[in-house]
Amino acid sequence: ETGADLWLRYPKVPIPGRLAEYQAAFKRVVKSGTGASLDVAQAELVKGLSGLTGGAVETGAAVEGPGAVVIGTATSDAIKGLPLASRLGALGPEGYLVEAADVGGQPVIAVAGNTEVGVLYGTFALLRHVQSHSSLDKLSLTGSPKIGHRILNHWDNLDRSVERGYAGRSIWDWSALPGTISPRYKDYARANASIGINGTVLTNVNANAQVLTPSYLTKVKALADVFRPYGIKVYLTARFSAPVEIGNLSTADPTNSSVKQWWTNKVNEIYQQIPDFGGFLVKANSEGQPGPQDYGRTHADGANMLADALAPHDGIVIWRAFVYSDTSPPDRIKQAYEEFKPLDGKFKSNVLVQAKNGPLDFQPREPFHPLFGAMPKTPLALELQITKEYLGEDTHLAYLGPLYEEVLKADTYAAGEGSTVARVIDGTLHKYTTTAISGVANVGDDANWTGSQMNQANWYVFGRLAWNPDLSSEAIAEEWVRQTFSNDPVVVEPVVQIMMESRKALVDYMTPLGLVHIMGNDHHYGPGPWLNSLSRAEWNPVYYHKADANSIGFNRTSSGSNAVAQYAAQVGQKFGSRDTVPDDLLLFFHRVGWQDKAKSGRTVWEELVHRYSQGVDEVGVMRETWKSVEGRIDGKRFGDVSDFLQIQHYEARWWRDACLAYFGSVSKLQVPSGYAPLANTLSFYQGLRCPSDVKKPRCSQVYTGNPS
Ligand code: BDP
Repeated sequence: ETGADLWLRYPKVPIPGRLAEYQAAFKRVVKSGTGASLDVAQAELVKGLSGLTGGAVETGAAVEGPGAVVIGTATSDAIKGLPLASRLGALGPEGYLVEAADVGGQPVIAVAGNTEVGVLYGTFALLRHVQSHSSLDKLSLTGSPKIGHRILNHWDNLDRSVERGYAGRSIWDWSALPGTISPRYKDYARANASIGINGTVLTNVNANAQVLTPSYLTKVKALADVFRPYGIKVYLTARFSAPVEIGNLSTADPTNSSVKQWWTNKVNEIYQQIPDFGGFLVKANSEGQPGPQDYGRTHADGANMLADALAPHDGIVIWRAFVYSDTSPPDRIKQAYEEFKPLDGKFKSNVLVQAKNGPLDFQPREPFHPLFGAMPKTPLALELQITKEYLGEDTHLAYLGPLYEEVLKADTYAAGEGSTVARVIDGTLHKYTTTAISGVANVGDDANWTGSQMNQANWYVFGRLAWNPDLSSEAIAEEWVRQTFSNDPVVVEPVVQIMMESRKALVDYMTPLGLVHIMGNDHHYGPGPWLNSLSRAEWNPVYYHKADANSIGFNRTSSGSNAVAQYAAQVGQKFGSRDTVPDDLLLFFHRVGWQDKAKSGRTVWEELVHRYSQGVDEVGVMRETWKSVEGRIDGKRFGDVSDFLQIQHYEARWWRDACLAYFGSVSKLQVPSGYAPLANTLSFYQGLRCPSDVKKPRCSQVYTGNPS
C-alpha cells in the first residue's frame, strides 16, 4: 500500500460475526431523490460497503427487501414520512441523522440530511462507523458542524511549488487545467468531505494576481465543478495590488472609485463562472505583501472594499492578522493585537479576521493568540498549520491533535471562565453570525498525499476538530488508526500511544520550556539557536531566547515588553507571574537565571538538559513501540514509518546536542552527570549545512549507533 487511499480504504471486515451482520444490512443503496451530491454519496456507499462486506453492493431505486441503505433529504419520498425527519430540522443545513428505520415494512438504515450535502456527511459517518467495525445494533449517528466555514488554505503557487510544502508539488496542475482533470481532484474532494471540510483556498497567501486573470479563472472553475458535489467551495487569495498588476490602474488605494469598480467587476466575473465561489483570503501589509497601509488606509478599509464587492454574492473576506514589521514594537508578537484590536467593530459583516493559533508563528508550542476574545464585534477565524513547517516537516512524527486541542481549550476569560478559544471561533461567545477555521494544507502530489504516512493524521484531525472543536484529539487519533491501519487492538493501542506522545516529544527535543523560533533560518528544519546574522532582528533566533551568561528567556511581563497585558487579566496574571506560569511556557514569558529553579526543583539549566534528553528518549520509545506493529500492518507503510522514525531519532539527538552545546557555551555550564555527553562540539553543529531539500541525506547522518 502506498497510503494513497488515506483513511478511505474499506478493506473487507475480518471478524466473521461482524461481517455477517454487515452483509445482511448492506445489500443495496437506495437513493431517494436526485442530485449530484446524492450521486456521489451513493457511489461512496457502494464502493465502501462493497469493500467492507467483500461483496457487490448494488444500487436500487426502491427498497425491495431487507438490507437497504436509504439515502435522501428530509423532503425526499423515502425520508419525509419517517419519524426521524422531524428531528432533522434542528440540525441545520449540513447536519445528518443515520438510524435504523422502517420503510414500506422493511428494516433499512436511513441516511438523512436537510440538504444533499448533509446526506453526504451522514454517508461518511456511516462508513466511519463500519470501518471501525462498530455494531449496527441501536445505530444512531448524528452530527452537525459547530463552525460554518471549515477551510483548507493551500500555500500553492501557480508554478506548482508549494510554500512550506513537504509532499511534492502542488496537486493543482495549472498547465493541464481546465482540459485535463486529474482523478486526484475527486479523491481530494472525497477525503475532505469525509471529514467535513467545506472550503479550499487554492492559492498561496503570498499571492499572485495572475490567478485572477480570465485564463486562470477558467481553470479555477474546472476545479470548483469537481468539488461542488462534495460540498466544497473554492476560494482564492487576492493580491491587494492586483488592480495595478493586472488591471492597468495606477493605484490599488481601497478608497479610489476606479479601484473599487475594478474589484466589483472582477468579483462579478468570478461569480459568472463560479456561482458558489467562497471569497477571498488576504495577506496584506505583512512580510512585504502589498496592502491598504501602502496608501495610508487601515486593514478595515482594505477588507471592507473587497467585502462590498463580494456581499451581493454572499462571498466572504478572510483577512489575516499575521502582521509584524521591522518597525514593530520591541516585541514582535504584540503587533497584531495593536493593529487589529482598535479596528473591532469597523469591519463589514462578511469579513472575518483570521489569526494564527499563537501570537508568534506556528511554533511547536506557544500560548494562544491574545486576539481571541479581544474582538467581540468581529468574527475571528482560527488559522492552524497542518503542514509541519516548524515541526519536522515531512519526516518527524508529530500528531498535531494535542496542539490543536490545547489552543481550542485555552481559556481566554474574555467573558469569564469558560470563554475558550473554541467558544470564540464557533461564535457562541460573542454571537458571531459567520464562523471559520482554516488549516494550512499539507497536501501535495506525493503518492501518500502528505509526505509521510503519519502526516495524513494531521489533515484528518484538522477536519474532525473543525467540525466539532470539542472532540478529543485522542478519540480522533483512534478513529484515524482504525480506518488507516487496523482495528486490531495490538495495532490501535500502540499507534495511538505514539501519536499522543509525539508532539510533546518534539517540543522536548526542539523547543522545551517555552523556547521558540530557534530553528535554522529559511528552512526552519534543524537547530540554529546561535543564528544572528539576518538583517531584521526578529528574524534571528537569538532575538527569541536572549540567552547570555546569566539568564535566558524573553521578558514579556510588566517589567519587560508587557505582552501579557494583551490577555484578559486572569490570563495575563497567570502568564506574568513566575509562580503561576507553566514551565512549558516559562522562557516565552520570563527571563530567568540559569540557576533559578524550575517547578521540578532542578535549576533552569538542568531542566533544559533534562527536557532535551527526555525528548530524545521519548522518540526512542516511539521507535520501539512502532516495532511492535511489524507484521500486523502492510510492510510498505510499516517500513515508511520505521525509516522516518529512525531519522527522527537521530535528528532529535542532533537538536539536543546542538542546542545544549550552544546554550552551554553561553552559560558556561556543563551537561550534568547522568545525561549523555554531547556527541560533538558547537562549531561542528554550526558548520553543518542543512540541505534545503530535506529529503536529501541529513545533517544527522553523522550519528552512528543508538542516538540515545
Ligand atoms: C511563516 C512562513 C511563511 C508564510 C508566513 C505566513 O514561514 O512562509 O508566508 O508564515 O503565514 O510561518 O504568511
